[in-house]
Amino acid sequence: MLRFLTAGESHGKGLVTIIDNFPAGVKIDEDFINEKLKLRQSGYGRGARQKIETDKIEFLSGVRGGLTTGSPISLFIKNKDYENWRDRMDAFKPVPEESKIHTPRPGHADFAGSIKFGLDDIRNVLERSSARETASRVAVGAICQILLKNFGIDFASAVLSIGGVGIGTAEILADTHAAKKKATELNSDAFFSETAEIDRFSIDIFDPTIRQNIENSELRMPYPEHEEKAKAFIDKMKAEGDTAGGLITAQAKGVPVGLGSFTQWDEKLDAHIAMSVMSIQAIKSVEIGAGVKSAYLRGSECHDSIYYQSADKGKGGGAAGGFYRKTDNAGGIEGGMSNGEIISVTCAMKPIPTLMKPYLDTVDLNTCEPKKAFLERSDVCAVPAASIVVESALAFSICYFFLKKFGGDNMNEIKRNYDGYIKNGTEN
Ligand code: EPS
Repeated sequence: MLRFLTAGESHGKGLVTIIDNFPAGVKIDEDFINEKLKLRQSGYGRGARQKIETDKIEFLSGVRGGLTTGSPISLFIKNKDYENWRDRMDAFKPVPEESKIHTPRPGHADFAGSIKFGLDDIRNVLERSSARETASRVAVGAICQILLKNFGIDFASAVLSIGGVGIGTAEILADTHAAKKKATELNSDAFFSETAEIDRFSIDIFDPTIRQNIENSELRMPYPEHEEKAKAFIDKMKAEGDTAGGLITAQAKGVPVGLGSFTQWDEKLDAHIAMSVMSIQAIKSVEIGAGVKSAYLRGSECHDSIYYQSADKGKGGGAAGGFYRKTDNAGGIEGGMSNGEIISVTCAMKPIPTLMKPYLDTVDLNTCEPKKAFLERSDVCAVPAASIVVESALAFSICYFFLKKFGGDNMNEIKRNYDGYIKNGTEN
């Protein structure tokens, strides 16, 4: 069973990751991993921290001569900022009393984390709950993508909207007359005009032009006309000492039929993806395919009719062999299993809870007196960065089930299993 663990604090020495049960013989492309790490660091709305860090992967074990060995892979990503935090983050030096934080930020792990662990300094919670940890997850996802690329599985991700600006505002409330009316009322702010009518289900983020737009966009948005408005919204939030969330999609193409299973609740591919994605810092919803919209559709509109066109491949084929759908409301998953169509996940990221102005009320955990939540350097918007993390989480879940189905200790074995399934699918 493929698994990974991460360790490390935001301003500690760095992040450590262990990936276990990864097969031998996978050719590792360091540049690909570092490129994903760089993308995760970038994006309009990021704070000063990303100017300090230049995330680079260092393999401590499990890779030799450019190939995985089958042993646990351990990775290190250095925190350059540690040099500025040595005094406060040292493993043995006493923590200066005046540096301790007692006022939890609403929306962060501060409150429950401090009470749960009986800590008298919120920094002990915030350092680990920080989204810095997502650098590890991106490294894991990139390594999974490297393996899956060998089987024609491709990943893409995009930011659909920021603070409601962009694609996916109206349809969130479903594509009905009443919902559109409601969305129009909600979108009375000038920022939200014009874009509400675009349906996110009609965008193909694998389309080369759209993909190029996403790569060129500082916000990883598919349409340049949305980007300027979304940037203006981020600027407004920054000027007001506030933060912005957004809507993200990540998708996988070329996934063979039958990853995951209908036979047990915890074997379901969609359930696994939901956990991978929901566990990302600040993610508050996960939808597969049409997601919430499904609740507003009739059965006859919702389900994706099945068609067949003769093909060389059998029913376990490259994607689905000769079987295909004209719609993908299921988001490529039926009964907890991949069905050969594009697997699509859409999720909402809330605005980061660290604000630059004292808007939020809180209570001092020592004195129980009312206070304002503490202010600390942070990002105004990390949604573009999070889109890379969501793509990585999706890659991990798909890799987990891919290895479960075609598993083996080395690439040759996996290739044999995969080819056997794809070629012989129709006879099964
Ligand atoms: C984070 C706060 C900011 C972010 C950080 C997550 O860091 P700092 O407090 O050092 O300014 O930049 O994210 C990262 C360091 C990263 O690499 O993504 C938080 O409180 O969650």
